[in-house]
Order: sequence, then structure tokens, then C-alpha cells
Amino acid sequence: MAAAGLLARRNTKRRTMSDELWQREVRARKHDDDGDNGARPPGGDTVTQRRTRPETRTKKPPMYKVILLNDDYTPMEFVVEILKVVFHKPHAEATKIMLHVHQNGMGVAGVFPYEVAETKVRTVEELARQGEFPLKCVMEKA
Ligand code: TYC
Repeated sequence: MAAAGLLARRNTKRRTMSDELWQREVRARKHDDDGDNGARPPGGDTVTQRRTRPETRTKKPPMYKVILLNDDYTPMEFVVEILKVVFHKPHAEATKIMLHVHQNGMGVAGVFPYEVAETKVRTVEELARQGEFPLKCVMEKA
């Protein structure tokens, strides 16, 4: 009870409107609690207004990492070419990623929405197949 009293007093102190205005607002809301913010068509019928905010933001698609795997047979130059052609990496970055994969066993070539990632994986494996190299590529949720 004492705590409620304290809270009530604090709330009173926080009011920015004058008491007179505050009471007027409270009275107005009592008579207009139908959620339509006071909207009244000329004919006297009540209209309902949507209370929820319309969905304006579009959800971002889930992203997938395309990961290159190391092997002992695919030539370094071939992997660099793959990174340049399929992943649009500049030469220096392609070389850096290839060396990372060579030294660490795997490395991220890029991050894409699901279907783009899937197409990249297929393209890499098709080019590797044509070159008769065992280069492998997988995708994983980012
Ligand atoms: N390890 C390979 C070699 O020494 C090069 C290589 C790098 C292969 C990256 C695959 O994803 C790879 N020729």
C-alpha cells in the first residue's frame, strides 16, 4: 500500500501536462475507447481502424556460406581461377582465400542466399569435373 502510494506520487510528479489538461485527456479517452482514435464518418456510423502497424520491412533471406575444401590434387591456379570466375574475387583476394584453404583445410569463398549458394556449389563441382580435379565445395548456414 505504501509502495503504491509512492508510485502514485512519482507518477503525478512526472506528468508534463497540467492537471487540468490531464483530466480532460482522461475524460476524452473514457468516451473514446473504441480504438478508432475518434474517427467518425459524417453519417454517424462507427468505423474501425487497424491497430497493428502494416508490415513494411521485408525479412532478409537466410544466408549460406559456400566453403571450399582442400585436397592434394587440384592445382592452386585452378582454385584461384574458380574464385575469380565463380565468386568474382579480385586476383589478390582469390590467391589469399586459396592459400587459406590450402593451409587450413577449408575456407569461405562467399556468403549467399540459399539458391545462389546452391548454384555456386554446382558450378564449382561441374568445372572441377570438367578439369578432372577432385575439388569439393559445400554450403553451410551462415
Ligand atoms: N592443396 C592443393 C595443392 O597443393 C591446392 C588447393 C587449394 C586445392 C584449395 C583445393 O580448395 C583447394 N595443389
